[in-house]
Amino acid sequence: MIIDRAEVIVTSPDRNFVTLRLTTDDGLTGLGDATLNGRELAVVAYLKDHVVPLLLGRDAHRIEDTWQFLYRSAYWRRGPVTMAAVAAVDTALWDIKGKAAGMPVYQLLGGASRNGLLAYGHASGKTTEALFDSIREHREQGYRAIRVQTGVPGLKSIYGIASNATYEAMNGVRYDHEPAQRGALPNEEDWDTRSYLRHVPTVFEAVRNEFGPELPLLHDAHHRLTPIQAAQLGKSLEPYDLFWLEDVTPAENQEALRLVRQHTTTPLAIGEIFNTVWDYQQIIREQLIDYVRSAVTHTGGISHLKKVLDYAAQYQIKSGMHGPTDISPVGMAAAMHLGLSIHNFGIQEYMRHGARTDQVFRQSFTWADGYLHPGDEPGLGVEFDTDEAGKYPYVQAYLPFNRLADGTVHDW
Ligand code: EZ4
Ligand code: CO
Repeated sequence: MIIDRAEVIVTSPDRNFVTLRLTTDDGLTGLGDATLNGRELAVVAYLKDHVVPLLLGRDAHRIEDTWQFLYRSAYWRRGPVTMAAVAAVDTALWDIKGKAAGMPVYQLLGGASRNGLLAYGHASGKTTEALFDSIREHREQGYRAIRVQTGVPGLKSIYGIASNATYEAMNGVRYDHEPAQRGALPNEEDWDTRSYLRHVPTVFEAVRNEFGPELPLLHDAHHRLTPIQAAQLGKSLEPYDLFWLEDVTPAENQEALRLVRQHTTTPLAIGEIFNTVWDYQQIIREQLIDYVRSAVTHTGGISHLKKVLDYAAQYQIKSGMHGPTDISPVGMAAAMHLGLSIHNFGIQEYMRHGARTDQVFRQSFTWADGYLHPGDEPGLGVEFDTDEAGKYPYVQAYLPFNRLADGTVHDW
């Protein structure tokens, strides 16, 4: 089973996706997701110029050896571009191995540890009423756990709120939350931490009063707080019993979580922008978090994320894999196979992709009663339609950024 062909395909049905497709000499194909929102073409170049030439002629069965070869032989380790490229290769090789074995990937990872994956959706609204409507809609779609984001009085646009422009572009389908905007330059948004810290607990109080104590609720602070502000927020949200509070501080400084942890029992999730086990070394060992947010797509693939999660398992830390729309259906399938097989699965983030995306990527996962299942097709269970993909060329798109009232750039 020799890798004969390696194609890097960019398509933009509803948003940009980068897909690696490997083909073996006996005709098996494997898919990997290499999408890095707003920096897609850097991964394309990394793959095309520096990885594809090294893959041709290699034994497709040697997943671990290929991973170690790509990681170590580059000499320049880690980072989102490198690890997204390595992830795509790793995922495509698992897809091929599954097809060669005639089994879904989760079977090769040890088989199912549960019947399905509890998933959470994103409810949002500029006002409390709009937010309530959004929560109701999600519950009607079957979601049993819901992330809650709202507008903050005085701020024009804010992370987590579905924008009207995107809503219209999607023909009235809610696309919560697609932050990347098509255009030549990133959108500028505004931010004020004090207003946010004051407002958020009032929102959760209203949601609990309306929807009761049982519904699992999540919230994402998107890296905007200092450690002491994060501690304040965690404390002020304790009465509302969150499932988790996500990305309270910028992720680079692992030690920051010590201070947060000393002050609050609100469970913490972090890591969607992490890319190796080294980014988690201290926070797992010191038990500073409760959920690992990494995606297969951005963390070196199924092989590496499994190592991170096995390490986390020793400390009763669970998975909470990143699953926004910028993880392609291939990346989502990989997450589902991994999540189904590990013992320390926590919850899976899930947002529906757009209708055009579902035409490009034909998927076999199921969504029923609030639970995801990757299905039982051999491999990942995703088929890529090249003709459909060809209809949607790359469109420049960037994530927004924040400025404070005085013009200072702030974390977005
Ligand atoms: O902003 O995936 O929890 N989810 C998130 C996401 C990220 C986007 C960035 O590309 O924080 O919505
Ligand atoms: Co997040």
